[in-house]
Amino acid sequence: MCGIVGATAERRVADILLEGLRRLEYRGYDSAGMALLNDQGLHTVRRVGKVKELANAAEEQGSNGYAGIAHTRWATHGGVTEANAHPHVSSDTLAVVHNGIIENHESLRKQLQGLGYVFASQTDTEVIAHLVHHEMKSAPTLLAAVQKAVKQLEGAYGTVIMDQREPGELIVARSGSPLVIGLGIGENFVASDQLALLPVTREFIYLEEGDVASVSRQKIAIFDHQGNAVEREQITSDMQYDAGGKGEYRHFMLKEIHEQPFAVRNTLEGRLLDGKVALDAFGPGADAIFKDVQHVQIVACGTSYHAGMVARYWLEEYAGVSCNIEIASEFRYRKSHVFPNSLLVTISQSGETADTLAALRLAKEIGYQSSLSICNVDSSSMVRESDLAFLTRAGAEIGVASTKAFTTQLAGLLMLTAAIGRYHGMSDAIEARITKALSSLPAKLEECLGITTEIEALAPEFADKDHSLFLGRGNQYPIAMEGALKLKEISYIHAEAYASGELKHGPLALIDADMPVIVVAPNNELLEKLKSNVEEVRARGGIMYVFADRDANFVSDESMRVINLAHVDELIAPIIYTLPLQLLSYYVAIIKGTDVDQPRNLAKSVTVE
Ligand code: F1P
Repeated sequence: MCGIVGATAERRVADILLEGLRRLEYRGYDSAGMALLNDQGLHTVRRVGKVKELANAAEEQGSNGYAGIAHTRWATHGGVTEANAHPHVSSDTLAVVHNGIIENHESLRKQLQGLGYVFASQTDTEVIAHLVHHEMKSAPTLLAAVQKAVKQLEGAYGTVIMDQREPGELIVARSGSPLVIGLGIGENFVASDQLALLPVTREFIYLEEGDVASVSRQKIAIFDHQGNAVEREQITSDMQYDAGGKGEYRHFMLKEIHEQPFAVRNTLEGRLLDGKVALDAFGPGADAIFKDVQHVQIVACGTSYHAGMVARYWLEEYAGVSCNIEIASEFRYRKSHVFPNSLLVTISQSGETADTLAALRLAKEIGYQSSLSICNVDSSSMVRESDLAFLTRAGAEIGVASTKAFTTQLAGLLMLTAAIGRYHGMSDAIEARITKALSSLPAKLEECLGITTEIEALAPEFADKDHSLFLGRGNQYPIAMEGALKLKEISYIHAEAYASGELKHGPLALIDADMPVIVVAPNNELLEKLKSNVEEVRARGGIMYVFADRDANFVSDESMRVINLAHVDELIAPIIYTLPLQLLSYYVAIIKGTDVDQPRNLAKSVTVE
């Protein structure tokens, strides 16, 4: 959840670290800090708040050095204070940044206090600093001390450690939290995400689970969890987006909403051929795996979970294969039944979400036949650990509230429906309809963005409300859930979503003129049922906002505002109807003055439980 950047160079590295932190700030943003080594020794600067507070403080203090580590934090252990911000220092010589949770931190803390170490923070991370410092008393090198220390850590970590007694060397260790080494010429870097390092390099080496590495200006040495020297593959990043900039947009979220036609086009590119979905979009071996699939189990969190919910409707209706979906944090701790020939599908923007990754690992243990990850990050743990992967190619998503990742996941899941359906008697005609609908999607999304001004004008009607209710039926029910999630994430308005058939089983009691009801109403076979639900709300004095198919014949009146959308094939309607809901939450948040890209208490990549 937190962001890590490190650099060792002949030049001064403070600006590289700060730029890296800015690019990672979306991951965690309650405090930030940086430790630098220069001729005077170790210099640390930390601030509560955004990276710009840190940058101001660093400028005032003239902070700089030829090696450094930096961190932007999303608090887990210990409140948001300067003392709890990273880096944590031991004995004024050794500094540590850490992403993850050290689960045995209490016992280690007691042990280290017994050895005379005094703790300056409430964090779990500080134990790493003192533990490595203690191990350095008997180990020949900083690397050896870290190797001894990590054996005593339980939990998850991606950590970078430096010590003024071995200047110019960064020791990195990975277990459960990603870390990447960036290669320069006569200088090297580390980060929790390659995005942070794109201004300085495109050459990367991803560490694997259990790896510990020594990174200095001229040399990189990597060791596996047993301490054997290992080589890890070097990759060249072709990340296309200038994810560092908002361009003409006021927020990343708005930019990412508007990028959706392009992102979906990118996702489809080269993957639809002659009315068929190209199986190699899922990676080598897809044919052999899909032909045996009898059951699909989807696991995901948050917005990605909503994409999976839509896919369940598609897979059962069109592919004719049974499908379950579960929130990853539940799946991983439940004793679930494994159906024969089951494919485990994880859906994740980042590919690093701790619960989803744990679910994937569990599935292998409990006998799932195969696994597929629908993911936006090709170098992520989920992609690397799954048998198959579908890359959504949405480009870097910076806004914490997921937008283009969601719509590209849906495009990928519709392709999966066709790919699996082929082995379950789905007709060529349905597959051709799917590919036709998908091909039309970028243009339809573009057209749908045309209602931006209308939605912006609607937003003031929500801004003073405390509660709201989203309704949908069938595969639009998850879209209602996604709309409610967006609104609560960025505008902090309480929003609930219901399958509208459930209204009379409880939520109708809440209806009054102060709780706007948002309805998604494409023109499908459930339209008449949905219209009855609308009448139930109207009869109780509710005020509705209906996003409706132009042909569905909804008419605005004093209790109902109809926002018409163009007719689209029912297959892609969930993707299209997502857009107005994203825009609505965005413009409501603007009026409320919240921090749209970095809403309070949240973080982009949830790499801790
Ligand atoms: C899951 C997720 C996102 C949400 C937020 C927190 O992430 O819940 O859907 O927008 O960023 O994490 P992922 O597994 O899709 O990366």
